[in-house]
Amino acid sequence: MIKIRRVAGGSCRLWCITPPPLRSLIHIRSASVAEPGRRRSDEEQLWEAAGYLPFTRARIGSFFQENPVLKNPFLEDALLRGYLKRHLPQEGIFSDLSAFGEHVAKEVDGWGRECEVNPPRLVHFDPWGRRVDHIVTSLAWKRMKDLSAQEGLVAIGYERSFGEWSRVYQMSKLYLFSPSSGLYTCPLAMTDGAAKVIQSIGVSQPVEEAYSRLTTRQPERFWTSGQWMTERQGGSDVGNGTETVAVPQTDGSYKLHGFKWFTSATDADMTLTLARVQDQTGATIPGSKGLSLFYAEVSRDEDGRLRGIEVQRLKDKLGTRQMPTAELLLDGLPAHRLSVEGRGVASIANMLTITRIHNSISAAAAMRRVLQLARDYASRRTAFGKLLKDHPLHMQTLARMEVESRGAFLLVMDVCRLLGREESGVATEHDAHLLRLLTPVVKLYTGKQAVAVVSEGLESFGGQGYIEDTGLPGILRDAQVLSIWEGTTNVLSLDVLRCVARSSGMVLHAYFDQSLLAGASSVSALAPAVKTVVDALSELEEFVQIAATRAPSYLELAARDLAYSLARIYTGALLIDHACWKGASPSDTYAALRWCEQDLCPVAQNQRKGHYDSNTSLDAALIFDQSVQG
Ligand code: UCC
Repeated sequence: MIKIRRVAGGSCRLWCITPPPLRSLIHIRSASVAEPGRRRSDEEQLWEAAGYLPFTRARIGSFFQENPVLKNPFLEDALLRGYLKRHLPQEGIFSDLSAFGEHVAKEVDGWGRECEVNPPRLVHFDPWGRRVDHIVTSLAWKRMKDLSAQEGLVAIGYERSFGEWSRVYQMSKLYLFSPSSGLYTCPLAMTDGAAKVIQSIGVSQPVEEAYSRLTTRQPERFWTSGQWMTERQGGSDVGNGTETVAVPQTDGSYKLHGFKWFTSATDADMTLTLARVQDQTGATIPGSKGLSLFYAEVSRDEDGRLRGIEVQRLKDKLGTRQMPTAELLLDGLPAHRLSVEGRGVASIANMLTITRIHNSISAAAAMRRVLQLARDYASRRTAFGKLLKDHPLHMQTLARMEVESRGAFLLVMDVCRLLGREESGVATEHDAHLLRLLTPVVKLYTGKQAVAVVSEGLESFGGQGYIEDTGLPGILRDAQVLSIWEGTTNVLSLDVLRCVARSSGMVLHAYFDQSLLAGASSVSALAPAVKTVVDALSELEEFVQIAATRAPSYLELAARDLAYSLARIYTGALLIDHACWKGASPSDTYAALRWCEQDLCPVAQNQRKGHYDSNTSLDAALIFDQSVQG
């Protein structure tokens, strides 16, 4: 018979194996289940005095691991504060973000959790059998809507109180909000996108009122918008996948008939959507050229039924469960055409730009959040005799995540900067080209990074990272969507090719013609990073020259690697640029150096290996070949 007992042993616990007498063991068992008030035997008291009965009182032991604590995400983020101090040193912004960060940590994060544990549900019928299609959401979800209006999470981008930097301010606030928002950033992304589309088309009837509601700070007036693009044939090839038809009415409006397969934040007040206008014979024009953009309000008739909409069901998703996503039958939905007929895709493209930038903000924010929690945990959790933060290997792992997170932040903020310049009318042609090129690039790259960094982040909590009610697994589930919706990685890689082709290469010209490395020549510590970026840029240029002489299929195979190369090189330059700023810290330099140690130009590497030459049949064989030789 052996017994395991715990004794004090310096700073760590030692587990010793000793053979106690059988009688003592029996006493210990009975002591642990003794009724309250029973007098303990001498032996029992002896064991207790010696500290051998740690489980007698609580039965589950006395040690509890300290949980990671969410602190003010603004005060905890030196890079964000440094970036703003450099570009937007306004006291008002610092105090607003600081107060908002405090609110997020102290209260809003709890609402976000409530959204997760109390997800939306669909009530099809009222108790008397009438069809009502109510999407019932939690109180916390509703609070998020009010908060979003009050904090100006959409409005800031349209008030433009800080000129060309207004978008950076707005997105900084969303960056603090996103991981605690219970996915409310999704309706905000679409709301922002809808406001942008309306603004670009012209704020006039019938969308004047809608625009003012989308961009208000008054909670009682605030509206959110949906973006109903995806039908049963799929959400990527919108031009061929859209079956919804728009039937003209005598008053100039339309009624929409179709089936929207994936509509997010379906409790929205209005939506923008695509449909094909029917002519008098009922015929429509196929493909992209037949699509027009429509505006529709979500409203109810006197009987409480949704006007022209049936909610078929809510989607059962891997993540983003906080947010209602539904299948909708449009059965005569009253709508107004916003675009010229056949210009639907081009008109909704502005919405895509905005939602893709929001997506990238959420990706960068998810990385930052998991790092903030992991950092806090590393200062609390002891393993193998010391805190996690004193284990160099653990710190190396977190440092690698930190480099990814910093790179993502600077890349997305630079795109926000370009957007702000465009919207305030100070963008050069060069800026406009960069914005077009970098929008798909930042979305696809940060979406992938977020999954990798958040997954690694969960591991830093050990088994607890896998436990639902810590709230940690939800971060990973929600990160997984970031590379899927709003254009998958491959669809966005092809979008990069489209914008290169449509601009006759001007977007790449703008990319190569940038001055981010200008300040680095005098900073010797950054020399290795600068050299890597310069070398990668010339490799990329060489690739472009060769690819220009090849068939389109060559470029298509290279598209993903090209997009990654564009992201890595540009981010390297941004990290270097930020490290040259007079307020930069040694960590900024270190981050730049570390980033630039990776292969910045995978498209050149893979080109040299012949990956884009004629591998399609070999790739397919690798996947599908089931033969066994011999
Ligand atoms: O709806 C979804 C879920 C909602 C959830 C939203 C949450 C957001 C939250 C984030 C934060 C938490 S998912 C829906 C996902 N689907 C997509 O994102 C669509 C993916 N597919 C594409 O992006 C494709 O590239 C298409 C659909 C745009 C391709 O269609 P086309 O018809 O082949 O397009 P074209 O011919 O290339 O372009 C047509 C016009 C051109 O203008 P013009 O005619 O003037 O030359 C293009 O330049 O549209 C213009 N255009 C663009 N302009 C096309 N794409 C863009 C763009 N990205 N930016 C600017």
